[in-house]
Amino acid sequence: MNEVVSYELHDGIADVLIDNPPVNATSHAVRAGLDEAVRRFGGDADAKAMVVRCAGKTFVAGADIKEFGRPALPPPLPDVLKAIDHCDKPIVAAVHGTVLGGGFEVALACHYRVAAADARFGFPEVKLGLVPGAGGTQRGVRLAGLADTITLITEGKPISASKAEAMGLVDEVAQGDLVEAARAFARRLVAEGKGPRRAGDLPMPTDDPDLFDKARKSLGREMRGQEAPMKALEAIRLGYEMDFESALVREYEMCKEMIAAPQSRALRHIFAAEREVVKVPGLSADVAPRDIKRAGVIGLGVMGRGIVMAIAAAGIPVTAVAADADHLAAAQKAITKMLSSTVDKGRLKQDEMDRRLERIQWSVAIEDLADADLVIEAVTEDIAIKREVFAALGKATRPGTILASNTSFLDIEALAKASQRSEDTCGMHFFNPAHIMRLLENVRAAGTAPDVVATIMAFGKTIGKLPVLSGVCEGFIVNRMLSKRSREAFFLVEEGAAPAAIDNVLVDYGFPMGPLALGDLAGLDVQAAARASRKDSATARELRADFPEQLVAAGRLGQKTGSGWYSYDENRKASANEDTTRMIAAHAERHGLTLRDIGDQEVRERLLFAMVNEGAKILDEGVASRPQDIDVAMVNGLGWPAYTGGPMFWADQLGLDHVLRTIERFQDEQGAGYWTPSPLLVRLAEEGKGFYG
Ligand code: 3H9
Repeated sequence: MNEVVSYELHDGIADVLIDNPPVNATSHAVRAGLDEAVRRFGGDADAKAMVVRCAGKTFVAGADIKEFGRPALPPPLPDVLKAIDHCDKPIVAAVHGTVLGGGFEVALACHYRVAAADARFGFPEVKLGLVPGAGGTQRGVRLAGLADTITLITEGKPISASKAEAMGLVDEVAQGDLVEAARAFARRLVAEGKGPRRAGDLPMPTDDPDLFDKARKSLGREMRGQEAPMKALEAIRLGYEMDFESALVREYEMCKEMIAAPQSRALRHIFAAEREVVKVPGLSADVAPRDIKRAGVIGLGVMGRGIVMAIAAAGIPVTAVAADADHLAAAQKAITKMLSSTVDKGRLKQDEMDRRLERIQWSVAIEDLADADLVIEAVTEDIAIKREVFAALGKATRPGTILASNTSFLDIEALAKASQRSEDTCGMHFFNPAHIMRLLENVRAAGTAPDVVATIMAFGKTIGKLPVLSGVCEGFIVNRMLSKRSREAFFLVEEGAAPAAIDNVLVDYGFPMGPLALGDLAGLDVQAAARASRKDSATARELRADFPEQLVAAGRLGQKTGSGWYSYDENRKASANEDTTRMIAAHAERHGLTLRDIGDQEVRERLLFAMVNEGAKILDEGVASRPQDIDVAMVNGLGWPAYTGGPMFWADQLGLDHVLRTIERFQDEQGAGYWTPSPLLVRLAEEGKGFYG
C-alpha cells in the first residue's frame, strides 16, 4: 500500500499490517494506507476476509498527537473507519499492546476483534482534553452498554483484554499466537458464511438520565475544572439525539473543536513535556548508566519505607537499613501491612507480595550496604545527622556506588563533601507516599558525575517514576516554589482571608487541596520544623506569620491529631474550626493588624503568581534547565492542574506582560522583599516573549 501499511493475501485472508513506529499512531500515511487497503480488499475477489494488525510492541495507540494543531491531511480517520465499517466482507482486528483512543476506534470499526491476552484497551482522550473523535463514543456505547462506556470514556483508564471481552468489546482473547488466532477466526467466519457485523447496526442501550446525572455530579467533583469529561457525556448522548451516522459527524466536530481549545493544548503540552524531561540536555547519549543490580535504603521512616516498596515492586533487590532493631521491626511490620492491605483490596496477588518481601534484605548495619550499587538515604531531615550518614556511607560503600539523598530541601553539596565522593553523590527526592507518587526530583550537584545523572534518571523510570532533574537550591523545584505559596497563604490569613476561602480558591481552580489543608495533611509539626530550619533567612514578617507554630503549641498538628487549621472527623473529613478563627483574631490583635476583605482573584493571583515568579528565578538560575521541568514537576508533585499546562505554560498563556504587571502591583502593596520580579520574567515580558519562546 505504502511505506507503513502493507497488504498480503494468505490462504484467502487479506493480511493488512500497519508498521508506524513507535506506537503505530494513525498518522497521515497510516490513514491513507489503510484506506487503500480496504479498497483493495473490496476489489480482491480472492480475499474472503481481512485481518488488520500492527507490527512492533503495540496495536495503534491513538491518533498522531504530533499532527494535532496542523491542517489535517485527507483522509480523516472517521472516513477511513467508515470505509472499513461499510465494507461488505468481514474485517477482523488483531490487537495487542495498548489499544488506545483512535486505535481502539480502528478496532471497533472492524467487524470483529481478537485480542492478545495482555492487550490493554482504553479511551485516554479526556487526558488530552478531548473526546473520542472517530466513533468511540457511538460504537462503544452500542457494544458495551451505557454504564461501562461512561466510565471508560470519562475516566480514560485502560482495561484488560478479559474485561474488554466481558464488556462485549472483544470477541476472542487469543490463548496462543495472536496472528494465528485472528486468521483462524477469519477463516471460521468465511466457513460459516458470516459477513460483516457492524456496531452501528446495534440499537442504543436504554437511556438512563439518572446515570448521566450521577456521572455529571461525580465528574464535577472528581475532575474539577476539566471540560473534556463533561463533553464526553454529551458525545455519548448524541446517540440518543440523532442517527448513528449523524452522531459520528458531530462527535468528530466536537473532537476537532476541542483539539483547538486551550485545555487540550495545555494537556498535550504536559504529555510531550513528560516525555521530554527524562532527556537531560547536554548529557550525551554515549553516557551509559551504571548497572543497578542491588539498591539500598538507609533510614526507614515513612519515606524510606515507601522507597523500599517502590524498588522491591520494580523487581530490584534492596537492602533496607534502619537505625536500630526497634525501627527495623516497625518498618517491617508497616511494609507488610501496607502490602497485605493491597492484597486484601484485590490489587496485588499474594505470590507477588511474597516475591516483593523476599527482595528486601533487612539490616541495622550500614556495612550491609557494601554490595549495593545505589544507596538512597532517607534519615531525619537534619543536616548534621545526614552529614554523618554520608560520611559513613562514603566509607561503607565501594567507589562507584551512587549515594543519593532523599532530602526535600537540604544542601546536597554539603552531603557530597561529607561523603568525600562528590562524583557519586546526588539527590533523589521522592514525594510522599513514595511508593505511589509518580514524581521523582533527581538533584545534580556541582560534582555529580554525568553517568550518575544518567543512572538516576534511568533508575527512576525503572521503578515507575517520572524523573525530573533539578540543580541544587533550597527546596529544589517543587518545595522552593511551594514555600512561596505557603508564605502568601500565611500573609493572606494575617490580612483577613479565612483559611477555607484561601483553600477553596485553589480547589475550585483544580488543585487537589489548598495550601492550609495541605499543611494539615503533611503535619504542622513538619511544617513548623521546616520553618525553624530556615529561620535565619526568614524576614520579620515571615517569622511573625507563625501560624504553624501556634497550632503546634495548641497540640493541633493537623489530620493526625484530629485538628489543625480545620477539625477532622474519624473519616478525616474537614470542617471549620472555631479555635482557628479565634487564633487569627488574637494574632491580629497582638500585632496590631487590621483585617480586610480579600477577593478570590487576589487570593488566586497571589498564591499562583508567587510560584510563577519563583519558577522564573529557578529557570534563570539554571536550577531547572527548561520550563518543561518546572511544569511537569509542579503538575505531578503538587497537583497543579494539568489542564492549565503547569505554571510556566499557564503564565505564557496569560501573557508575561500581564503577569509582570500584577507582580509589580503586589510589589507596591506587599513590599519588594516578597515580590521582586524575576529578571528573566522582566526580560521576556519586555521582549514580548514567553518562557516557551
Ligand atoms: C486520539 O486518539 C483521538 C481520536 O479519538 C480521534 C481522532 C480523530 N501520537 O509514552 P512513551 C510517542 S487522541 C504521536 O514514552 P511507552 C511519544 O511521544 C490519542 N506520538 O512510550 C514518544 O515519543 P518520543 C489517544 C505518540 O511505551 C514515543 O511515542 N492516545 C503517541 O511508555 C513513546 O511513547 C493516547 O493518548 C501518539 N498518540 O507508552 C495514547 N503516543 O520517543 C498516548 C506516544 O519521541 N500514548 N507517542 O518521546 C501513551 O499513552 C503511551 O505513549 C503508550 C506507550 C502507552 C502508547
